[in-house]
Amino acid sequence: MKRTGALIGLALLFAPDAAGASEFWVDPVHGKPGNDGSSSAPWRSLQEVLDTGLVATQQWESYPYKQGAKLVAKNPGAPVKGGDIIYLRSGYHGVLRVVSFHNKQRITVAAQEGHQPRFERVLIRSSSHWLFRGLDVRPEHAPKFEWTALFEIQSHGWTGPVYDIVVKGNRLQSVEDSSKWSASDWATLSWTGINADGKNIVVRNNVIRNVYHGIMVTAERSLVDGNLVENFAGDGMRGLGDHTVFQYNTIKNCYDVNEEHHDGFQSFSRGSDGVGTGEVIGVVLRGNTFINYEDPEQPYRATMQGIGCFDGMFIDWVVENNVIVTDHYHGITFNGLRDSRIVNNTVLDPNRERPGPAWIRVGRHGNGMPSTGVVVRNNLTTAIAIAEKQDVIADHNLIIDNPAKLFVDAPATDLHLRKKARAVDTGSSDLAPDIDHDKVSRPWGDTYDIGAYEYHEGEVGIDSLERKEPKTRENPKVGEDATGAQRQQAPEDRATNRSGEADREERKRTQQQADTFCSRATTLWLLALVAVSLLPVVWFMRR
Ligand SMILES: [Ca+2]
Ligand SMILES: [Ca+2]
Ligand SMILES: [Ca+2]
Repeated sequence: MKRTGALIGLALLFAPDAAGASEFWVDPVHGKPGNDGSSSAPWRSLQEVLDTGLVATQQWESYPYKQGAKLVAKNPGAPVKGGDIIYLRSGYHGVLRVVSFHNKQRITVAAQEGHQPRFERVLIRSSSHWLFRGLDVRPEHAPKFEWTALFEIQSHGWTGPVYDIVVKGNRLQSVEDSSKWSASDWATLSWTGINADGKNIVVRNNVIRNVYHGIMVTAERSLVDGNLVENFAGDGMRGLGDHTVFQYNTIKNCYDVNEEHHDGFQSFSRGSDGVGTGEVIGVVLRGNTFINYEDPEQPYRATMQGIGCFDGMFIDWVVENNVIVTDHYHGITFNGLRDSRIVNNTVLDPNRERPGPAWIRVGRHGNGMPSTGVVVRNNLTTAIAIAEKQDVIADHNLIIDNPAKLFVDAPATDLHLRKKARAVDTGSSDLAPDIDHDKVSRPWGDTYDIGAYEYHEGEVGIDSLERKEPKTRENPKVGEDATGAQRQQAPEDRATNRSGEADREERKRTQQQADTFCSRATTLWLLALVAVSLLPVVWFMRR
């Protein structure tokens, strides 16, 4: 078996890349503009590569962009094309502006293994099919522009929409260390981490520190997953676009330096008559962690609203498995909520002082419209406040009296349930999520628990994690949905799913791919045999 593996490995060395993708390198220290972009002759600057026509891509046929416009070739025949990867090496890359580059397939811009390419800030405007990975974005003391983010993903009235962008595993910080910052430093030097507009945007596993707002999302049908926002003076996340999923993010340590209402997550509708006159539809908040502060002695410690949604209407929302520890009244508050559920969340006020206790509240819209079709269930919370005369079902919720009896280590914000806690096996199965905050299968034991964590004994196999993890797509095709959640499928996707025709086509394609792979594998195998038989000759010649 070992030998077979070695042979296949060898064969792959000789095999041309099936997709025809190429690799290029940018090195701000040793690179030169006239080079060919190879590893040994890298380019100097990614911005120069873009600005001097070295990327074969597409742009709109005319400007200003109009809906229905066609994409036409831009820089045809240039060395970098859709599907390629550009590796960045350590050094200062300055400001990156990617404007009007609609790639036929995704182009990846990634830190070379072991390298830390540093940028002052990044703007992706009116472009599509890009992935950015491993960038270290840190302006330090560069002048800040009002409302400008470290990583800006932007549609534009003239150049058109932005879509299909992946921002993954980057490190975004206003400064590396904010511990010496005064209140005025916080107010003037902190940038917003990510500002994402457009559609099908994936923001995943980024570390965002020492910022004003963390992740601002007006993007639709997008995914914000597994990010860390640590040390912020505004809101941790904002979600104003429809059908976007915010899941498994950690938002912690809020600073109070101005009149801002601090929220772990905030949303509000925007209509023709301003804030609160529209709708925000189909947002999912799942498995996120919001922690007001870790250190009670933290300077400028804010009191943070957990999930603050005050100006609806909010329609078709799912809020489940979130953990919120906050010294404020508003643990989870919705004013103007329709056809939605708030299920299996844990909301804790870390102290018994005002403001607080932190509650789950469903109230009327500011215009008096009641919330309707809402279920508030299986929540473990320091308080619950459902306004009267609304169509809200609230059951199987448990008020936290003594955190020490319920949680493993409440002062350290470990809110896993203790073995005999009252919340264990007292939840309802109805509308309960089938995984918990740790992505572990529910139920465990007799039935579903109350709160974000399902009590279980022993280690939980990775199997259950993989099987149960909600589907998300990092690489949605145009017209598809980055969120992957079924309830959020676009109408055209639903139509396709209903037809067995599409399924048959898919199976046929898979079979064809398998066949191609097999015939390719045979070719590779023969190549490998030839290569191996030549090895002694090559070895002999080199001696
Ligand atoms: Ca706010
Ligand atoms: Ca309190
Ligand atoms: Ca249970």
